[in-house]
Amino acid sequence: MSRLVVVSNRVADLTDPVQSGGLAVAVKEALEARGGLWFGWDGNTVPAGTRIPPKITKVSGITTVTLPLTQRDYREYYLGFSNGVLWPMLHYRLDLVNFKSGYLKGYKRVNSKFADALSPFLKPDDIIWVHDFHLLPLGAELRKRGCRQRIGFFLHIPFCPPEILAAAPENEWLVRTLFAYDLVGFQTRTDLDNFRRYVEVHGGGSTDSIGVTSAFGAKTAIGCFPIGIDTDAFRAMATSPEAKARIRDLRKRILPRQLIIGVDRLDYSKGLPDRLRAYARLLEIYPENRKAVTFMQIAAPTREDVEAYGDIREELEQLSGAINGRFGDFDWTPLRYIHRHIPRKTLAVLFRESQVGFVSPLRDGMNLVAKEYVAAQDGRNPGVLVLSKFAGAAETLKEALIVNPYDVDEMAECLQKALGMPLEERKRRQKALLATIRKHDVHEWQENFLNALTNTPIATDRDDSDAVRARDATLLPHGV
Ligand code: GDG
Repeated sequence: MSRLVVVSNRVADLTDPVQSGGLAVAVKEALEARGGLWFGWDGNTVPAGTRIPPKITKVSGITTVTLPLTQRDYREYYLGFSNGVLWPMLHYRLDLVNFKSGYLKGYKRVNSKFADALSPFLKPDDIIWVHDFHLLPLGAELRKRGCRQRIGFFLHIPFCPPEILAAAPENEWLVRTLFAYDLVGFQTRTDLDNFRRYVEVHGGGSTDSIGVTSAFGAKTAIGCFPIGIDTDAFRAMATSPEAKARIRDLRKRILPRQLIIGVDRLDYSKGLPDRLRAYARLLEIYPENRKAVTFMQIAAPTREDVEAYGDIREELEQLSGAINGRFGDFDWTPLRYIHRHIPRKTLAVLFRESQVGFVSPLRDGMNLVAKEYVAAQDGRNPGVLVLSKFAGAAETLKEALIVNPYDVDEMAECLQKALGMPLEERKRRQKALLATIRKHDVHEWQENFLNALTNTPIATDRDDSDAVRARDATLLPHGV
């Protein structure tokens, strides 16, 4: 079996159990299953001109190779183009895009540096798997350095419609770079369709019956690979003896109240303000829930150097204060709003003890929290998942209560329905949901992607002229 090389913006600290971020969790699981190398940024910044060789570490069969970013790279590539342009744009939020010039140049520069640093570690029969929006042009950069290995790319976040993407600087170049990969994977059919539409309109593209897309004079295989979780491992965490002891402790503090739980990185894509408003509306129109229900929202800090994140943090603090001020009493805090990282084991316990899992992103690639909530439930007395129709997970988790995350009244009605749902209906829904996330788990996801990458006809067909054409099609216009 070929060695697996994973490349992502950040390499998680494999020894730290308090990780957040769907990618970190999923990739670690994929690498543990196969062994291999994980390459990316170490999370540190250094002054320009500092020369630090990549750091190599080995943890539980996985070799990590990491390097720092310069402060300028951090500003332009990470905060600027990745999180200030691509993240909002691909989540359909043109209103939040920061079009400052210079960011794209930094983005190209770091992708080029990554390719330089990674190339010496590659072996001829490696299979390379590049992750997410920070690294769209990495494949093209590796090809420019003569890399002929199979390279696949997976986009963890949505791919927005072409009408939105058209507003991105050099959007044709961005999409064209994807044609240096042998396989490009998306989370959902919607993302795949948006990509296809883009290349039809802007690249004269067409897709054949086996999923090979030709556009911009090049070709790549495309596919839909909905990510899952390690369902059984998460379930085990929620039912361990340690978890049971924690549950007993939690019951003493919170019960007999019903618990609604929300867990997210504090990100504007997650729909948190409207979620809080929906809870306030529930208490307003169904006053029987006052003192009978608690909503616990965990909002883990993330990307705090990006301006839009400071704004949403302030909004949430104001909203939570207003809700507790309006409805709270000396013996009841209606909303427990927690702005910090919580250990994963604690999350599993909280999910299991909550009667409602409230997941309402305005747009989300997949949303692993929805799946973790289902995995943690007790089949004899399960809770109810309330899920946004704009989470990728809604394409498969059909037995959840599906809501429009922009419609506060509808969400309040759904919460009420979830809190009062009869046991038999809860059991029926939970059984179906659990079967789905067991079948389509993280192991299936990585196997499907890697099998597709191993078998794609593109790489087999790649001859010298193909390689040259792909390289020429993706040459960086500014020569960085
Ligand atoms: C991206 C895409 C896609 C959250 N808070 C804490 C914590 N978490 C964990 C959750 C879950 C993960 O982080 C979040 O995953 P999501 O999928 O919900 O969202 P993103 O981080 O935005 O992930 C997303 C994913 O990539 C995978 O492809 O599904 O659409 O945006 O595992 O439990 N974990 C801990 N403490 C916290 O406070 N330990």
